[in-house]
Amino acid sequence: MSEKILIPILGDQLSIHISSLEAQNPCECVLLMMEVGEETAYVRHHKAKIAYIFSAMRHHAKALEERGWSVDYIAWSDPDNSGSFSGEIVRALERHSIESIRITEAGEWRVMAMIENWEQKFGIPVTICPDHRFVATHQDFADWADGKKQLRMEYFYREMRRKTGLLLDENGKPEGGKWNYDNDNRKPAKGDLAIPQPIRFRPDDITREVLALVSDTFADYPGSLDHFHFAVTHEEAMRQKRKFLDEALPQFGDYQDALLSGQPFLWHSILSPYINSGLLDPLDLCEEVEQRYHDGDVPLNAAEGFIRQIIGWREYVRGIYWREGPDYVDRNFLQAQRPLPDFYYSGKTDMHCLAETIGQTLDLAYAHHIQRLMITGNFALIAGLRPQAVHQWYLEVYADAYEWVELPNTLGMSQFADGGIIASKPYASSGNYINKMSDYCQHCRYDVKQRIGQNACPFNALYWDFLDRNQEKLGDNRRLAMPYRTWEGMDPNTKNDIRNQAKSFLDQMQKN
Ligand code: FAD
Ligand code: DLZ
Ligand code: SF4
Repeated sequence: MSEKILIPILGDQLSIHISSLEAQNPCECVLLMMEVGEETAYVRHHKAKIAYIFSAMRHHAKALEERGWSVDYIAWSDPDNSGSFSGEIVRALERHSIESIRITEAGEWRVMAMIENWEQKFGIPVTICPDHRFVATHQDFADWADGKKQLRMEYFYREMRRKTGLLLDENGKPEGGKWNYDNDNRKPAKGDLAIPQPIRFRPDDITREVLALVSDTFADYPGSLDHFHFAVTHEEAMRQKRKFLDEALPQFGDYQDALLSGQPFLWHSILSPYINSGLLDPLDLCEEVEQRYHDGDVPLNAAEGFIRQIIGWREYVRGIYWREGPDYVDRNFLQAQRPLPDFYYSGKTDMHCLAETIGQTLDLAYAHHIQRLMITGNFALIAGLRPQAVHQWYLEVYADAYEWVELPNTLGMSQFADGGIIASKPYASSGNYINKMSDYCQHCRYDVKQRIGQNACPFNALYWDFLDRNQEKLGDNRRLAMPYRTWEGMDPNTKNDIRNQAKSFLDQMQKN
């Protein structure tokens, strides 16, 4: 029997053309896919996230086999399942005659450290292939970042536009004359608009089996399986992509920052789980969006706004994650130490904006960007919750959450715990912003116009108290000059009332 190459395919490497398979002959390879306890246990993932990943893995194994690959699939219920990637490599080396291992680089430091140890551990060559599903290589990001004082996304994004040629005219200038149309993307939504809904995919036999397994095995993990709606195959993910392009993209730009009660999806794509696990290719998607613009089907602010999220923000946060290193996760610039309140896991709070966002998160393993940033993230920031606890929550509850993308968004962008590498100022706001962008406050028992008293919106006192208690660290930030001037202008009694209001709210929150 000739010796073969062992190619492990991880749960977020579900792309038919993943780099570890490039230029390989299926007759000479054994692909290994593993449902393992180590990956389900590093945080307590939302049940729907585990179900999505297992079902998508099982369907992907079939898709690979149909293309001629031989896949050794280790199911959760395999009686000899060792529970870890390395343990399964050991067993695979016993089952097959293997000369070397080939794998696409993993998406997080924890797993990369494991893989980098395999050559020594198993005594055979291990080739780690770069992940070609990103526009920027690690070297591209390093070259761009080196020597810069500030790593602002906007300038990196322009590099990515130049590299891909997306939305550039024949002279290499940005389409429409501007790089960024964010200022056109801030309309609040109204309930009477026809809002497109993502496809709710009907679970097939494989998914039903996985749902039963997850329901039995992970009963005490967060979230519900009752509303499981995800695509789990390449074809289904493509259908959701087309639905988004046809129905939601034209207004994606206008309502990108909107929030509305009872509307979890608005004009968002709901494609992140598929992009991150490999069912959809991000660059193909951007090219289709560009085509829709050239065909006159979508306005420029929508096409540019969407493409910016993918080749701008998504690529940028990945660059930051790998550049900042494995200890990025420990940063806590503002020294916030409060534990996460229980309502992050129950959704039971009188604050309607939080109840809506957390409620839909527990139901659907999904919330859109502004909910993550300006509702759950903003509250965590101004309430002084410990960034590591906040990070763990985000990594658990969203179906699209892998550390490389979740951590910089949470710890950096949302919690300012990296001291301003990603955000030029903390994304902190009072209830006023939430009231402007949503109808949440109209359905809330608190009064968004009040700062003090039993009925006052908690975001108001917490916002000023946040600025006050962090003045030493944030007082020099030029982008906060205006609110600090307002704070300075308040009379001492008002300031004290605000401090007391925030303190009593936080004390009460911790008691509950
Ligand atoms: P759309 O609004 O339709 O956007 C289109 C696509 O752009 C997304 O599918 C996604 O691939 C990409 N995108 C948009 N914003 C970002 C961003 N800031 N960073 C990276 N990609 C982006 N995104 C994740 O994919 N995984 C996470 O774990 C994650 N955690 C987050 C945590 C916090 C605190 C915040 C503020 C944001 C986080 N995001 C994360 C970014 C963003 O919220 C999600 O990508 C988006 O909500 C996914 O929904 P969608 O597909 O409908 O996005
Ligand atoms: C998130 C996740 C879960 C819950 N389970 C598995 C699994 O059983 N097997 C697997 O290959 N991948 C899983 N994943 C995704 C991995 O955690 C992810 O691929 C690594 O973190 C590398 O980024
Ligand atoms: Fe949220 Fe305050 Fe508005 Fe209530 S009043 S929904 S707590 S911002």
